[in-house]
Amino acid sequence: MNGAEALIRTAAGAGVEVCFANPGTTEMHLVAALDAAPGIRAVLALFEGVVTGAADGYARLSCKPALTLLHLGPGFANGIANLHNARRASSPIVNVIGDQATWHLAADAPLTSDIESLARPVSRWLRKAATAAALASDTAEAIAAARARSGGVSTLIVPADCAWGESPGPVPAKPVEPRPGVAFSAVDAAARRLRASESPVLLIGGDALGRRGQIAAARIGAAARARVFLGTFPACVERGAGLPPLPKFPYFPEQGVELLSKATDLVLAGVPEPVAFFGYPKLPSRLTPETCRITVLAEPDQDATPALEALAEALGAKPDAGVRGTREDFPVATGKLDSETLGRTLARLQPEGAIVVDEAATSGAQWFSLAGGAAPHTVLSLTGGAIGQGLPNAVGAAIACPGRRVIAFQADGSAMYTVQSLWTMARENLDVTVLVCANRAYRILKVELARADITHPGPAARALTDLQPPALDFVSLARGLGVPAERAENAEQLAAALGRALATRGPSLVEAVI
Ligand SMILES: Cc1ncc(C[n+]2csc(CCOP(=O)(O)OP(=O)(O)O)c2C)c(N)n1
Repeated sequence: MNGAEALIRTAAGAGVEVCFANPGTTEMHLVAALDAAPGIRAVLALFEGVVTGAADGYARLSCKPALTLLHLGPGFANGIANLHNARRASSPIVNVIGDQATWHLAADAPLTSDIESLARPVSRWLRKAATAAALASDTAEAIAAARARSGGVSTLIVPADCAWGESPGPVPAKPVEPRPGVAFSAVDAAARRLRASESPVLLIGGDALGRRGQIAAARIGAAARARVFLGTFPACVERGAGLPPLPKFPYFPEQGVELLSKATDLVLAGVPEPVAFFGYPKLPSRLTPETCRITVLAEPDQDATPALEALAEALGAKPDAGVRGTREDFPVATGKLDSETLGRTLARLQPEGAIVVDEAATSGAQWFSLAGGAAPHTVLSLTGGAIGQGLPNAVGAAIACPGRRVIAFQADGSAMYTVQSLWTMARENLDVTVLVCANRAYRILKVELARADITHPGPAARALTDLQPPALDFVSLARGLGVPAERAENAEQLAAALGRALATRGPSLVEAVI
Protein backbone atom coordinates (compact mmCIF):
# COMPACT_ATOMS: atom_id res chain seq x y z
CA MET A 1 0.00 0.00 0.00
CA ASN A 2 1.26 3.51 -0.72
CA GLY A 3 1.24 6.45 1.70
CA ALA A 4 -1.75 8.08 0.03
CA GLU A 5 -3.94 5.02 0.53
CA ALA A 6 -2.79 4.70 4.14
CA LEU A 7 -3.72 8.37 4.66
CA ILE A 8 -7.21 7.92 3.23
CA ARG A 9 -7.83 4.64 5.10
CA THR A 10 -6.65 6.24 8.35
CA ALA A 11 -8.99 9.20 7.82
CA ALA A 12 -11.96 6.95 7.02
CA GLY A 13 -11.18 4.84 10.09
CA ALA A 14 -11.20 7.99 12.23
CA GLY A 15 -14.70 8.88 11.02
CA VAL A 16 -13.91 11.30 8.17
CA GLU A 17 -16.67 11.06 5.56
CA VAL A 18 -16.04 13.86 3.05
CA CYS A 19 -13.13 15.29 1.11
CA PHE A 20 -13.67 18.69 -0.54
CA ALA A 21 -11.03 18.97 -3.21
CA ASN A 22 -9.37 20.92 -5.95
CA PRO A 23 -6.38 18.76 -6.81
CA GLY A 24 -3.38 18.96 -9.14
CA THR A 25 -0.48 16.80 -10.26
CA THR A 26 1.13 16.51 -6.81
CA GLU A 27 -2.16 15.04 -5.45
CA MET A 28 -2.71 12.35 -8.10
CA HIS A 29 -1.93 9.46 -5.74
CA LEU A 30 -4.27 10.94 -3.12
CA VAL A 31 -6.98 11.32 -5.77
CA ALA A 32 -6.52 7.69 -6.81
CA ALA A 33 -6.53 6.57 -3.16
CA LEU A 34 -10.07 7.92 -2.74
CA ASP A 35 -11.14 5.16 -5.15
CA ALA A 36 -8.75 2.52 -3.86
CA ALA A 37 -10.01 3.08 -0.31
CA PRO A 38 -13.62 4.13 -0.71
CA GLY A 39 -15.65 5.42 2.24
CA ILE A 40 -14.95 9.11 1.83
CA ARG A 41 -17.18 11.16 -0.48
CA ALA A 42 -15.04 13.18 -2.90
CA VAL A 43 -16.55 16.58 -3.75
CA LEU A 44 -14.97 18.76 -6.42
CA ALA A 45 -15.06 22.54 -6.07
CA LEU A 46 -13.85 24.85 -8.80
CA PHE A 47 -12.02 27.28 -6.53
CA GLU A 48 -10.18 26.61 -3.28
CA GLY A 49 -12.19 29.21 -1.35
CA VAL A 50 -15.18 26.98 -2.04
CA VAL A 51 -13.26 23.92 -0.83
CA THR A 52 -12.32 25.49 2.51
CA GLY A 53 -15.65 27.28 3.05
CA ALA A 54 -17.53 24.06 2.35
CA ALA A 55 -15.39 22.21 4.89
CA ASP A 56 -16.22 24.98 7.39
CA GLY A 57 -19.98 24.77 6.79
CA TYR A 58 -19.82 20.97 7.01
CA ALA A 59 -17.90 21.12 10.31
CA ARG A 60 -20.24 23.63 11.91
CA LEU A 61 -23.21 21.32 11.48
CA SER A 62 -21.68 17.86 11.77
CA CYS A 63 -19.00 18.78 14.36
CA LYS A 64 -16.77 16.47 12.30
CA PRO A 65 -13.71 17.35 10.25
CA ALA A 66 -13.78 16.99 6.49
CA LEU A 67 -10.57 16.70 4.52
CA THR A 68 -9.69 19.43 2.10
CA LEU A 69 -7.37 18.41 -0.72
CA LEU A 70 -5.42 21.38 -2.06
CA HIS A 71 -2.64 21.96 -4.57
CA LEU A 72 0.65 23.30 -3.18
CA GLY A 73 1.07 26.87 -1.90
CA PRO A 74 -0.99 28.68 -4.55
CA GLY A 75 -3.97 26.33 -4.22
CA PHE A 76 -3.86 26.60 -0.46
CA ALA A 77 -3.48 30.40 -0.61
CA ASN A 78 -6.70 30.63 -2.59
CA GLY A 79 -8.45 28.92 0.32
CA ILE A 80 -6.99 30.94 3.19
CA ALA A 81 -9.77 33.54 3.59
CA ASN A 82 -12.36 30.89 4.39
CA LEU A 83 -9.90 29.07 6.67
CA HIS A 84 -9.61 32.36 8.54
CA ASN A 85 -13.41 32.30 8.97
CA ALA A 86 -13.25 28.61 9.95
CA ARG A 87 -10.62 29.34 12.58
CA ARG A 88 -12.89 31.99 14.09
CA ALA A 89 -15.75 29.48 14.05
CA SER A 90 -13.62 26.80 15.79
CA SER A 91 -14.44 24.45 12.94
CA PRO A 92 -12.56 21.15 12.84
CA ILE A 93 -10.94 20.82 9.40
CA VAL A 94 -8.00 18.76 8.11
CA ASN A 95 -6.20 20.36 5.17
CA VAL A 96 -4.15 17.98 3.06
CA ILE A 97 -1.86 19.97 0.78
CA GLY A 98 0.20 18.22 -1.86
CA ASP A 99 3.76 19.44 -2.37
CA GLN A 100 6.70 18.77 -4.65
CA ALA A 101 8.52 15.48 -4.04
CA THR A 102 11.10 16.01 -1.27
CA TRP A 103 14.05 15.53 -3.65
CA HIS A 104 12.54 17.91 -6.23
CA LEU A 105 12.23 20.92 -3.89
CA ALA A 106 15.84 21.96 -4.48
CA ALA A 107 15.10 22.40 -8.18
CA ASP A 108 12.75 25.28 -7.30
CA ALA A 109 10.23 24.32 -9.99
CA PRO A 110 7.58 26.98 -10.76
CA LEU A 111 4.90 25.82 -8.28
CA THR A 112 7.33 25.49 -5.38
CA SER A 113 6.72 27.87 -2.46
CA ASP A 114 6.89 28.15 1.32
CA ILE A 115 3.61 26.43 2.20
CA GLU A 116 4.30 26.33 5.92
CA SER A 117 4.52 30.13 6.13
CA LEU A 118 1.18 30.42 4.38
CA ALA A 119 -0.46 27.78 6.56
CA ARG A 120 0.81 28.76 10.00
CA PRO A 121 -1.57 31.68 10.73
CA VAL A 122 -4.72 29.65 10.08
CA SER A 123 -3.58 26.30 11.47
CA ARG A 124 -3.60 25.19 15.10
CA TRP A 125 -1.64 22.07 14.04
CA LEU A 126 0.81 22.05 11.15
CA ARG A 127 3.17 19.39 9.86
CA LYS A 128 5.06 18.57 6.69
CA ALA A 129 5.18 14.80 6.27
CA ALA A 130 8.74 13.48 6.18
CA THR A 131 8.25 9.89 5.00
CA ALA A 132 5.60 7.71 3.39
CA ALA A 133 5.88 5.30 6.31
CA ALA A 134 4.82 7.95 8.85
CA LEU A 135 2.05 9.50 6.76
CA ALA A 136 -0.75 7.45 8.34
CA SER A 137 0.23 8.42 11.86
CA ASP A 138 0.66 12.07 10.76
CA THR A 139 -2.92 11.88 9.49
CA ALA A 140 -4.26 10.40 12.74
CA GLU A 141 -2.54 13.19 14.68
CA ALA A 142 -3.90 15.87 12.35
CA ILE A 143 -7.44 14.57 12.83
CA ALA A 144 -7.14 14.33 16.62
CA ALA A 145 -5.73 17.88 16.73
CA ALA A 146 -8.60 19.22 14.58
CA ARG A 147 -11.16 17.60 16.89
CA ALA A 148 -9.46 18.58 20.14
CA ARG A 149 -11.39 20.82 22.55
CA SER A 150 -13.80 23.07 20.63
CA GLY A 151 -12.25 22.22 17.23
CA GLY A 152 -9.75 23.85 14.89
CA VAL A 153 -7.82 23.69 11.64
CA SER A 154 -5.06 21.12 11.08
CA THR A 155 -2.77 21.27 8.05
CA LEU A 156 -0.76 18.34 6.74
CA ILE A 157 1.61 19.01 3.86
CA VAL A 158 2.20 15.87 1.81
CA PRO A 159 5.21 15.76 -0.53
CA ALA A 160 4.33 13.69 -3.58
CA ASP A 161 6.93 11.00 -2.79
CA CYS A 162 5.33 10.48 0.65
CA ALA A 163 2.03 9.85 -1.13
CA TRP A 164 3.45 7.39 -3.67
CA GLY A 165 6.04 5.74 -1.37
CA GLU A 166 5.55 2.46 0.47
CA SER A 167 3.54 2.49 3.73
CA PRO A 168 2.97 -0.22 6.35
CA GLY A 169 -0.75 0.74 6.24
CA PRO A 170 -3.37 2.76 8.11
CA VAL A 171 -3.27 3.41 11.86
CA PRO A 172 -6.18 3.61 14.32
CA ALA A 173 -7.67 6.95 15.39
CA LYS A 174 -5.83 8.76 18.17
CA PRO A 175 -7.62 9.85 21.36
CA VAL A 176 -9.28 13.26 21.18
CA GLU A 177 -8.84 15.80 23.96
CA PRO A 178 -12.37 16.76 25.06
CA ARG A 179 -13.63 20.30 25.56
CA PRO A 180 -12.66 21.29 29.10
CA GLY A 181 -15.42 21.79 31.61
CA VAL A 182 -15.89 24.85 33.81
CA ALA A 183 -14.79 24.75 37.45
CA PHE A 184 -17.46 25.19 40.12
CA SER A 185 -15.56 28.25 41.34
CA ALA A 186 -16.28 30.05 38.03
CA VAL A 187 -20.01 29.29 38.33
CA ASP A 188 -19.99 30.44 41.91
CA ALA A 189 -18.13 33.66 41.07
CA ALA A 190 -20.60 34.47 38.28
CA ALA A 191 -23.56 33.74 40.57
CA ARG A 192 -22.17 36.07 43.24
CA ARG A 193 -21.63 38.86 40.73
CA LEU A 194 -25.08 38.45 39.19
CA ARG A 195 -26.84 38.43 42.56
CA ALA A 196 -25.17 41.69 43.53
CA SER A 197 -25.27 43.42 40.16
CA GLU A 198 -27.54 46.38 39.43
CA SER A 199 -27.53 46.03 35.68
CA PRO A 200 -25.87 42.88 34.39
CA VAL A 201 -25.36 41.74 30.80
CA LEU A 202 -24.81 38.11 29.77
CA LEU A 203 -23.14 37.40 26.43
CA ILE A 204 -23.13 33.85 25.04
CA GLY A 205 -21.39 32.05 22.17
CA GLY A 206 -19.70 28.78 21.21
CA ASP A 207 -21.57 25.67 22.31
CA ALA A 208 -23.98 27.82 24.37
CA LEU A 209 -25.74 28.69 21.08
CA GLY A 210 -27.59 25.37 21.09
CA ARG A 211 -31.09 25.01 22.57
CA ARG A 212 -29.96 24.07 26.07
CA GLY A 213 -27.47 26.91 26.36
CA GLN A 214 -29.93 29.55 25.19
CA ILE A 215 -32.71 28.33 27.46
CA ALA A 216 -30.32 28.33 30.44
CA ALA A 217 -29.18 31.84 29.47
CA ALA A 218 -32.77 33.10 29.32
CA ARG A 219 -33.48 31.57 32.74
CA ILE A 220 -30.43 33.38 34.12
CA GLY A 221 -31.63 36.57 32.45
CA ALA A 222 -35.00 36.27 34.20
CA ALA A 223 -33.54 35.32 37.60
CA ALA A 224 -30.82 37.99 37.64
CA ARG A 225 -32.62 40.68 35.58
CA ALA A 226 -29.76 40.46 33.11
CA ARG A 227 -29.93 41.49 29.48
CA VAL A 228 -28.85 38.49 27.38
CA PHE A 229 -27.19 38.68 23.94
CA LEU A 230 -25.71 36.31 21.41
CA GLY A 231 -22.19 37.10 20.19
CA THR A 232 -22.34 39.31 17.07
CA PHE A 233 -21.27 36.61 14.58
CA PRO A 234 -22.47 33.24 15.84
CA ALA A 235 -20.85 30.28 14.07
CA CYS A 236 -23.96 28.12 14.45
CA VAL A 237 -27.01 29.15 16.45
CA GLU A 238 -30.42 27.53 16.94
CA ARG A 239 -33.29 29.99 16.56
CA GLY A 240 -37.01 30.37 16.03
CA ALA A 241 -40.23 29.44 17.82
CA GLY A 242 -39.72 27.61 21.10
CA LEU A 243 -36.48 29.42 21.88
CA PRO A 244 -36.00 32.73 23.64
CA PRO A 245 -35.65 35.33 20.85
CA LEU A 246 -32.21 36.51 21.98
CA PRO A 247 -30.80 39.47 20.04
CA LYS A 248 -27.25 39.65 18.72
CA PHE A 249 -24.77 42.03 20.29
CA PRO A 250 -24.69 45.00 17.85
CA TYR A 251 -22.11 45.30 15.09
CA PHE A 252 -21.31 49.01 15.16
CA PRO A 253 -19.08 50.01 18.11
CA GLU A 254 -21.17 53.09 19.01
CA GLN A 255 -24.13 50.78 19.60
CA GLY A 256 -22.00 48.35 21.63
CA VAL A 257 -20.65 51.18 23.79
CA GLU A 258 -24.17 52.52 24.33
CA LEU A 259 -25.51 49.08 25.21
CA LEU A 260 -22.81 48.52 27.83
CA SER A 261 -22.63 52.11 29.09
CA LYS A 262 -24.87 51.47 32.11
CA ALA A 263 -23.93 47.83 32.65
CA THR A 264 -22.39 47.06 36.03
CA ASP A 265 -21.37 43.49 35.14
CA LEU A 266 -20.67 41.59 31.96
CA VAL A 267 -20.67 37.79 32.15
CA LEU A 268 -19.10 35.92 29.21
CA ALA A 269 -20.03 32.34 28.35
CA GLY A 270 -18.26 30.72 25.40
CA VAL A 271 -17.43 34.06 23.80
CA PRO A 272 -14.60 36.61 24.09
CA GLU A 273 -15.07 40.12 25.41
CA PRO A 274 -16.74 42.28 22.73
CA VAL A 275 -14.41 44.62 20.82
CA ALA A 276 -14.95 47.04 17.94
CA PHE A 277 -14.84 45.27 14.55
CA PHE A 278 -12.52 48.03 13.31
CA GLY A 279 -10.64 50.87 14.96
CA TYR A 280 -12.26 54.26 14.27
CA PRO A 281 -10.98 57.70 15.25
CA LYS A 282 -12.31 58.62 18.71
CA LEU A 283 -13.79 55.18 19.39
CA PRO A 284 -12.28 52.59 21.72
CA SER A 285 -11.21 49.01 20.90
CA ARG A 286 -12.84 47.62 24.01
CA LEU A 287 -16.52 48.41 24.36
CA THR A 288 -16.88 47.67 28.07
CA PRO A 289 -16.60 50.73 30.35
CA GLU A 290 -14.14 50.72 33.28
CA THR A 291 -17.12 50.72 35.63
CA CYS A 292 -18.36 47.38 34.34
CA ARG A 293 -16.77 44.27 35.83
CA ILE A 294 -16.15 41.36 33.45
CA THR A 295 -16.58 37.80 34.70
CA VAL A 296 -15.64 34.85 32.50
CA LEU A 297 -18.02 31.97 33.16
CA ALA A 298 -16.65 29.90 30.26
CA GLU A 299 -13.79 30.60 27.85
CA PRO A 300 -14.61 30.19 24.14
CA ASP A 301 -13.19 26.66 24.06
CA GLN A 302 -14.76 25.51 27.32
CA ASP A 303 -18.06 23.73 27.82
CA ALA A 304 -20.34 26.73 28.28
CA THR A 305 -23.71 24.94 28.23
CA PRO A 306 -23.39 22.93 31.48
CA ALA A 307 -21.84 26.00 33.11
CA LEU A 308 -24.89 28.10 32.17
CA GLU A 309 -27.23 25.38 33.45
CA ALA A 310 -25.31 25.22 36.72
CA LEU A 311 -25.43 29.00 36.99
CA ALA A 312 -29.20 29.02 36.40
CA GLU A 313 -29.60 26.49 39.22
CA ALA A 314 -27.27 28.44 41.50
CA LEU A 315 -29.44 31.50 40.98
CA GLY A 316 -32.58 29.49 41.73
CA ALA A 317 -33.98 30.22 38.25
CA LYS A 318 -37.32 28.57 37.54
CA PRO A 319 -37.12 25.86 34.85
CA ASP A 320 -39.47 27.75 32.54
CA ALA A 321 -38.23 31.27 33.32
CA GLY A 322 -37.33 33.51 30.38
CA VAL A 323 -39.51 34.17 27.41
CA ARG A 324 -39.87 31.42 24.80
CA GLY A 325 -40.73 32.80 21.37
CA THR A 326 -43.93 31.68 19.74
CA ARG A 327 -44.34 31.24 16.03
CA GLU A 328 -45.53 34.42 14.40
CA ASP A 329 -47.95 34.84 11.54
CA PHE A 330 -45.95 37.24 9.44
CA PRO A 331 -48.19 39.43 7.29
CA VAL A 332 -47.57 39.00 3.59
CA ALA A 333 -45.17 41.68 2.35
CA THR A 334 -46.10 43.71 -0.71
CA GLY A 335 -44.46 46.25 -2.96
CA LYS A 336 -40.87 47.35 -2.95
CA LEU A 337 -38.14 45.00 -1.80
CA ASP A 338 -36.02 46.25 1.07
CA SER A 339 -34.46 44.72 4.16
CA GLU A 340 -37.88 44.66 5.89
CA THR A 341 -40.02 43.14 3.11
CA LEU A 342 -37.24 40.73 2.20
CA GLY A 343 -36.76 39.68 5.83
CA ARG A 344 -40.47 39.23 6.41
CA THR A 345 -40.93 37.16 3.26
CA LEU A 346 -38.05 34.86 4.15
CA ALA A 347 -39.12 34.54 7.81
CA ARG A 348 -42.65 33.61 6.65
CA LEU A 349 -41.61 31.04 4.05
CA GLN A 350 -38.53 29.37 5.53
CA PRO A 351 -39.48 25.79 6.38
CA GLU A 352 -39.08 24.16 9.77
CA GLY A 353 -35.58 22.79 10.25
CA ALA A 354 -34.03 25.07 7.62
CA ILE A 355 -30.35 25.95 7.84
CA VAL A 356 -29.94 29.61 6.94
CA VAL A 357 -26.45 30.70 5.97
CA ASP A 358 -26.58 34.43 6.57
CA GLU A 359 -24.21 36.45 4.42
CA ALA A 360 -26.88 38.93 3.42
CA ALA A 361 -24.88 41.83 4.87
CA THR A 362 -26.88 45.09 4.95
CA SER A 363 -29.90 43.50 3.25
CA GLY A 364 -30.24 40.97 6.07
CA ALA A 365 -30.43 43.58 8.84
CA GLN A 366 -34.13 42.96 9.56
CA TRP A 367 -34.38 39.24 8.99
CA PHE A 368 -32.47 37.98 12.03
CA SER A 369 -34.69 39.63 14.60
CA LEU A 370 -37.88 38.79 12.67
CA ALA A 371 -36.80 35.16 12.39
CA GLY A 372 -36.93 34.82 16.18
CA GLY A 373 -40.64 34.19 15.46
CA ALA A 374 -40.10 31.91 12.45
CA ALA A 375 -40.20 28.11 12.40
CA PRO A 376 -37.25 26.56 14.30
CA HIS A 377 -34.07 26.81 12.26
CA THR A 378 -30.26 27.01 12.46
CA VAL A 379 -28.21 30.04 11.43
CA LEU A 380 -24.56 30.15 10.31
CA SER A 381 -22.90 33.54 10.07
CA LEU A 382 -19.74 35.28 8.89
CA THR A 383 -17.43 34.59 11.83
CA GLY A 384 -14.22 36.17 10.57
CA GLY A 385 -15.44 39.00 8.35
CA ALA A 386 -13.78 37.57 5.23
CA ILE A 387 -16.62 37.76 2.73
CA GLY A 388 -17.28 34.92 0.30
CA GLN A 389 -18.15 32.47 3.04
CA GLY A 390 -21.89 32.12 2.51
CA LEU A 391 -22.22 30.06 -0.66
CA PRO A 392 -19.40 27.62 0.24
CA ASN A 393 -20.81 27.23 3.76
CA ALA A 394 -24.15 26.35 2.18
CA VAL A 395 -22.49 23.59 0.14
CA GLY A 396 -20.94 22.09 3.26
CA ALA A 397 -24.12 22.47 5.33
CA ALA A 398 -26.17 20.64 2.69
CA ILE A 399 -23.67 17.78 2.60
CA ALA A 400 -23.63 17.57 6.40
CA CYS A 401 -27.46 17.56 6.68
CA PRO A 402 -28.96 15.90 3.59
CA GLY A 403 -32.52 15.90 4.97
CA ARG A 404 -32.66 19.61 5.65
CA ARG A 405 -33.32 22.62 3.43
CA VAL A 406 -30.38 25.00 3.25
CA ILE A 407 -31.07 28.65 2.46
CA ALA A 408 -28.10 30.76 1.38
CA PHE A 409 -29.23 34.27 2.27
CA GLN A 410 -26.63 36.08 0.30
CA ALA A 411 -25.47 39.60 -0.51
CA ASP A 412 -24.53 40.07 -4.17
CA GLY A 413 -21.02 41.48 -3.73
CA SER A 414 -20.05 38.73 -1.30
CA ALA A 415 -21.60 36.09 -3.58
CA MET A 416 -19.16 36.92 -6.37
CA TYR A 417 -16.09 35.91 -4.34
CA THR A 418 -17.01 32.25 -4.40
CA VAL A 419 -19.80 32.06 -6.99
CA GLN A 420 -18.31 28.79 -8.29
CA SER A 421 -20.11 27.18 -5.32
CA LEU A 422 -23.25 27.12 -7.46
CA TRP A 423 -21.65 24.57 -9.77
CA THR A 424 -20.88 22.22 -6.86
CA MET A 425 -24.47 22.62 -5.63
CA ALA A 426 -25.65 21.53 -9.09
CA ARG A 427 -23.09 18.72 -9.49
CA GLU A 428 -23.98 17.25 -6.06
CA ASN A 429 -27.71 18.04 -6.45
CA LEU A 430 -27.82 19.76 -3.06
CA ASP A 431 -31.10 21.06 -1.58
CA VAL A 432 -29.91 24.65 -1.40
CA THR A 433 -32.10 27.67 -2.08
CA VAL A 434 -29.93 30.68 -2.83
CA LEU A 435 -31.56 34.05 -2.20
CA VAL A 436 -29.33 36.76 -3.64
CA CYS A 437 -29.98 40.28 -2.35
CA ALA A 438 -29.07 42.28 -5.42
CA ASN A 439 -28.57 45.84 -4.23
CA ARG A 440 -25.86 46.16 -6.89
CA ALA A 441 -23.47 47.91 -4.55
CA TYR A 442 -20.96 47.33 -1.80
CA ARG A 443 -23.55 49.07 0.35
CA ILE A 444 -21.76 48.64 3.68
CA LEU A 445 -18.77 50.48 2.24
CA LYS A 446 -21.03 53.38 1.29
CA VAL A 447 -22.26 53.36 4.89
CA GLU A 448 -18.66 53.39 6.09
CA LEU A 449 -17.82 56.32 3.78
CA ALA A 450 -20.70 58.25 5.36
CA ARG A 451 -19.54 57.24 8.86
CA ALA A 452 -16.12 58.66 7.99
CA ASP A 453 -17.91 61.96 7.13
CA ILE A 454 -17.18 61.55 3.45
CA THR A 455 -20.53 62.94 2.42
CA HIS A 456 -19.76 63.51 -1.25
CA PRO A 457 -17.74 60.55 -2.47
CA GLY A 458 -15.81 61.35 -5.64
CA PRO A 459 -15.92 59.31 -8.84
CA ALA A 460 -13.17 56.94 -7.66
CA ALA A 461 -14.92 56.27 -4.34
CA ARG A 462 -18.19 55.69 -6.18
CA ALA A 463 -16.48 53.42 -8.71
CA LEU A 464 -15.08 51.31 -5.89
CA THR A 465 -18.39 50.91 -4.06
CA ASP A 466 -20.94 50.59 -6.91
CA LEU A 467 -21.45 47.20 -8.56
CA GLN A 468 -23.02 48.65 -11.71
CA PRO A 469 -22.69 49.21 -14.58
CA PRO A 470 -22.81 46.52 -15.69
CA ALA A 471 -25.48 44.99 -13.43
CA LEU A 472 -24.58 41.46 -12.44
CA ASP A 473 -27.07 39.02 -13.93
CA PHE A 474 -27.36 36.29 -11.30
CA VAL A 475 -30.03 34.45 -13.26
CA SER A 476 -27.62 33.94 -16.16
CA LEU A 477 -24.67 33.24 -13.86
CA ALA A 478 -26.64 30.57 -12.02
CA ARG A 479 -27.94 28.96 -15.21
CA GLY A 480 -24.41 28.94 -16.60
CA LEU A 481 -23.28 27.04 -13.53
CA GLY A 482 -26.14 24.55 -13.77
CA VAL A 483 -28.58 26.04 -11.25
CA PRO A 484 -32.13 27.04 -12.28
CA ALA A 485 -32.89 30.65 -11.39
CA GLU A 486 -35.42 33.46 -11.57
CA ARG A 487 -35.52 37.14 -10.75
CA ALA A 488 -37.93 38.96 -8.39
CA GLU A 489 -38.42 42.72 -8.58
CA ASN A 490 -41.01 43.15 -5.81
CA ALA A 491 -42.25 41.38 -2.68
CA GLU A 492 -45.07 39.56 -4.48
CA GLN A 493 -42.70 38.14 -7.08
CA LEU A 494 -40.23 37.22 -4.37
CA ALA A 495 -42.82 35.26 -2.36
CA ALA A 496 -43.85 33.34 -5.48
CA ALA A 497 -40.29 32.64 -6.65
CA LEU A 498 -39.03 31.73 -3.19
CA GLY A 499 -42.02 29.47 -2.62
CA ARG A 500 -41.22 27.62 -5.87
CA ALA A 501 -37.53 27.39 -5.07
CA LEU A 502 -38.14 26.03 -1.57
CA ALA A 503 -40.49 23.39 -2.98
CA THR A 504 -37.92 22.21 -5.55
CA ARG A 505 -35.45 19.40 -4.86
CA GLY A 506 -31.89 20.30 -5.71
CA PRO A 507 -30.47 23.79 -5.90
CA SER A 508 -32.16 26.90 -7.23
CA LEU A 509 -31.50 30.61 -7.06
CA VAL A 510 -33.71 33.65 -6.70
CA GLU A 511 -32.24 37.06 -7.46
CA ALA A 512 -34.14 39.66 -5.42
CA VAL A 513 -33.53 43.13 -6.85
CA ILE A 514 -33.58 45.62 -4.00
C1 LIG B 1 -12.18 38.88 1.74
C2 LIG B 1 -12.70 40.26 1.92
N1 LIG B 1 -12.48 41.18 0.98
C3 LIG B 1 -12.97 42.42 1.12
C4 LIG B 1 -13.69 42.76 2.23
C5 LIG B 1 -14.17 44.19 2.42
N2 LIG B 1 -15.63 44.25 2.33
C6 LIG B 1 -16.41 44.18 3.41
S1 LIG B 1 -18.01 44.27 3.05
C7 LIG B 1 -17.68 44.44 1.39
C8 LIG B 1 -18.77 44.62 0.40
C9 LIG B 1 -20.02 43.88 0.76
O1 LIG B 1 -20.95 44.07 -0.29
P1 LIG B 1 -22.16 43.08 -0.45
O2 LIG B 1 -21.73 41.70 -0.17
O3 LIG B 1 -22.80 43.32 -1.76
O4 LIG B 1 -23.13 43.51 0.75
P2 LIG B 1 -23.84 44.93 1.02
O5 LIG B 1 -22.86 45.72 1.83
O6 LIG B 1 -24.13 45.56 -0.31
O7 LIG B 1 -25.07 44.62 1.78
C10 LIG B 1 -16.32 44.41 1.15
C11 LIG B 1 -15.71 44.51 -0.19
C12 LIG B 1 -13.90 41.77 3.20
N3 LIG B 1 -14.58 41.98 4.32
N4 LIG B 1 -13.42 40.52 3.01
